[in-house]
Amino acid sequence: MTPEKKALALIRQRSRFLIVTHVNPDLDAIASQLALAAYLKGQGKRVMVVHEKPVSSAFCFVKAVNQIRPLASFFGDYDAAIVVDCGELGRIGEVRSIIQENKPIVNIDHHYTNEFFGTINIVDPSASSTAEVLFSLLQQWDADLSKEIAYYLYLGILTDTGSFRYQSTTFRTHHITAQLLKLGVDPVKIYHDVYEDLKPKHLFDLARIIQKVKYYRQGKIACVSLPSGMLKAHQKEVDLKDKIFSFLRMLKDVEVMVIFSQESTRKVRVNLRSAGSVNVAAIAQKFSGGGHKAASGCTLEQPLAKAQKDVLAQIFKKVSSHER
Ligand SMILES: [Mn+2]
Repeated sequence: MTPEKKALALIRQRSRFLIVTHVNPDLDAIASQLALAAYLKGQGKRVMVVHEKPVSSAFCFVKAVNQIRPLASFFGDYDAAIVVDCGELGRIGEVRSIIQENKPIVNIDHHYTNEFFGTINIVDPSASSTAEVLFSLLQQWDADLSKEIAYYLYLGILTDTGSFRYQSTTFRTHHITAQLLKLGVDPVKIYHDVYEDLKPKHLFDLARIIQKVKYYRQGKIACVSLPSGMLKAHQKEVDLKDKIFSFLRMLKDVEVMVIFSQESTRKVRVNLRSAGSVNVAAIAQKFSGGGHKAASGCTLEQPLAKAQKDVLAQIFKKVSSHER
């Protein structure tokens, strides 16, 4: 039996589902959770959608986002857990405390570095997003796609492809989004909700950050560090890192982009993006992180200066040995 059929059989047998995702969830993670929740509810199932922390207010525009419960207010029991958009189980963070070892886990993901930690694993690294994996899965299950489910899937695909700009965007991606639009999704409204959300103060800070970008290897590498205060001030309102990457991506010669965010004196989150053929998942993996060839991340328990030095050394190896 294929994993897709096994998952459907499991859904038919069980009635209560826990749907979880990675810490600091992005819109693909949230949208995939909510799409799956909408489908399962339509099948008469009980669904609990849980995050480690309350959802960032930057995502308050997302339909029915208030059904997501933070771990602190979670209670109840479940029959099967579904983990979406997670390359490894550790990425669910504290939510791991409610995962019961004797209950099945369905792992639905598109990370290149996925560790196949589930009882059932539906992983497609060629998919642009978990939402894209989910679309194919729902199709294989002969599910009726409601306008609401289509909305979530479009949201996941739009954001994980950087508005159809990343290499992960394929014929299949556009073919799927065409079908989602046919179901009534409003692409203009979604684009506005996701990307056109800055206030003047955000633009001011973005300008300051952009001035501090450092360039290496004739502009093939762009790197910026965020002090902890600045990120915290904005995190609740906008996805600052995503906006910074949008700017860096406009550089003609850039191949690797990196943001160092100081989370505490000895903890640095590193986000990497590739605009060329460098596999940034391989770089993140050197520091026990993961992700995709074009987008990855890792966390270093080190002071900022040391983290920068170590990560840049790995990037230099990839970029110097690689000529277009
Ligand atoms: Mn994703």
